This record gives sequence, structure tokens and C-alpha cells, in this order.
Amino acid sequence: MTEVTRRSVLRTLSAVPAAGIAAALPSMARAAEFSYKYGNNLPVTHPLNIRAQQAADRILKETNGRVEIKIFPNNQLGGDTDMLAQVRSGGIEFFTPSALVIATLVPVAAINAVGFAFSDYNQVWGAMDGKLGAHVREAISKSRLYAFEKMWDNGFRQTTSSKAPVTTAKDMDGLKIRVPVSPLSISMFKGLGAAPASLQFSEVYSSLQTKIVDAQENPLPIIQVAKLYEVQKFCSLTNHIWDGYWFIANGRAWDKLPADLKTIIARAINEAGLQQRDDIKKLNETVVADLQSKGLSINRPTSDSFRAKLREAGFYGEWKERFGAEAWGLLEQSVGKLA
Ligand code: X2X
Repeated sequence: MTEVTRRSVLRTLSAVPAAGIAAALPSMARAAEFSYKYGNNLPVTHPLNIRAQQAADRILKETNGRVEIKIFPNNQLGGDTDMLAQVRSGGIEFFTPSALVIATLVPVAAINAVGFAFSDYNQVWGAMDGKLGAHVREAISKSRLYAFEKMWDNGFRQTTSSKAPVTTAKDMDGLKIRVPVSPLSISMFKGLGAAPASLQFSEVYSSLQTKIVDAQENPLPIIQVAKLYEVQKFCSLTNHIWDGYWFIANGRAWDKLPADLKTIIARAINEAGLQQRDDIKKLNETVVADLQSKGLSINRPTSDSFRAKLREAGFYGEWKERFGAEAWGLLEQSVGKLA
């Protein structure tokens, strides 16, 4: 602002009664009444960040500047474990943990990640937009967090390695593979005979580069945007877990919001989530060819040997018990009998 305009603004303001000052300012220039931070673990180019930014822009506009959401992508505020602690304490107001990650706090949230449970997206969205998702959201709310209704897509997790392709369960034997900070992932890869290590996503690229681990597992769009193909040679389409992100808010911050603002925010975030699912769906049509062109060698194993190995290891029986009959029953309503 130049001196002249600043002075003329001040002059104008001094002529306005105190209560009218805020109303006299252009709405967007005012400090927002609710200024919120949202942290996540993905690069800005991932559809989750693109759609979240659009939602934040829409929320600012539809609330006439009253609610501003600032996005901190790519682990800028720390790894997942840190961000989960921050959203609980109120250090940040929003976070998108993967189901695997929020399960360190709300164990039943890992139910969608049971190995080889979902065979396609119809099953996934039927369950997560239906009773299973509602069951998980209810459990999340008991931790004083609010989970928005629509889950965002991470994707079906695939296995990459610098050593060799994975064609059957035998190839998992002794494999040093990074998995998220997730008890279910550790249990599953141990069941498959691998040697899994839990690391924050913020450590994945460097740990593959320095060979602390040889392999990792993530959906293809993440392998693409996080450039994991630079430090991996083989990509085996194991489809072993379907993983999604819960968009969550700190419970106190959410409860404080007036109902009309809640409605605007929830609509913008849930609709952005549906668009983000579509983005991933479209990406999935081109991502294999793109990763191949970047030097990844792709193979498509069938799931039989992996399922058999997990059954033999008692994986399904153990997790049925850990999740409880109700959650397991809801999962089986969507995918059929598992164990
Ligand atoms: O950490 C991972 O692998 C990621 C990015 O997929 C999750 O958020 C679980």
C-alpha cells in the first residue's frame, strides 16, 4: 500500500464508528475469524493437495473470508506421528492421516487395510461410504477428533523393490521392506515372511536411496509424485491393501465453529474428496505406462500365494479378533467371507 492510500484508508476508518470498521474493510483483507492449519504427508502435486487447496479457496470465498485454511503439505510440519499428535493437541486443526496411520490411535480404523479384502473400488466405496465407514468415524470421534464423511483415496498398495520383482509370496522371504507406522502392516508383512520396518513417509525416499531398506509399498500415484521410481527398479502390482485418507479435524476446533460455517466447510471438503477419488481413478489409467517410461519394470502377480501364506500364518484369525466381530462383520458384508 502506498503512503497516500494508506493515509486515505486511515482517514476513512477514523470517520467510521468502531463497530463499523471491520465491515468497512474489504472482506478478504480482514484477518480471518477462524485461521486454521492443515498438514499432510504428500507432495503438492498429488491430487489430495490439489483438491484440498481448491476446497480451502472455496471455503474462504463461501464464508466471506471468515474461515481460512492454510495447507502445509509434504511433511513440512513433521512426519505422520507428529502431525497426529498436533491435530489432537490443537497445534494444527486439520490432518489427513491414512487409515493405517490413524489406527495407531483408533485401532479399528485399519479395518479397510486387511490384506486382499477389497477386490475393486465398488466394494471400497460401498463399504467406506456405508456402514463400515460410519463405524470407523464413530470410533474416531471418541478420540475427540471429527472425521469428515467422505474418505479420500490413497489407492491399492503395490510393492516396489531395488532387488527383484515379487511374483509369488516366496519372493517376500526376508525382504527388507519399509511399511508405514502401522501394526497391521507389520503383522501382514511378517506373515508373508518379509522383514518389515516401520518408517515415516518423510523418510522413505532417503531410506531407499541409502539402502536402509530395499523395498517399499505404496499406491502408484504416490510412487509417481514422490519420485520413488528414481530409487527403485521393480514394481509388482500386488494390490495387497486398499488404503484411504481420513480428513480429520481437531474436535475442539470443530465444535467451536458455528453451524453455518460447519456446513460450508464439510460440503467443500466432502465434495473435494469425491473429485479427488476421480482424479486418482483417472491417474490409474496412465500411471503404469508413465512409471514404465521412467524405468520401472512392472509385473502383475496373482494374489493366491499371498492369501494362502497369510491364512497359514493366522493373519486373518488374529485380526478378526483384534478388530472385533462387529467391524469384521461389516467388512465381510462388503467383501464376502475372509477367514
Ligand atoms: O506412508 C505411506 O506409505 C503413505 C503415504 O501411503 C501413507 O500415508 C500411509
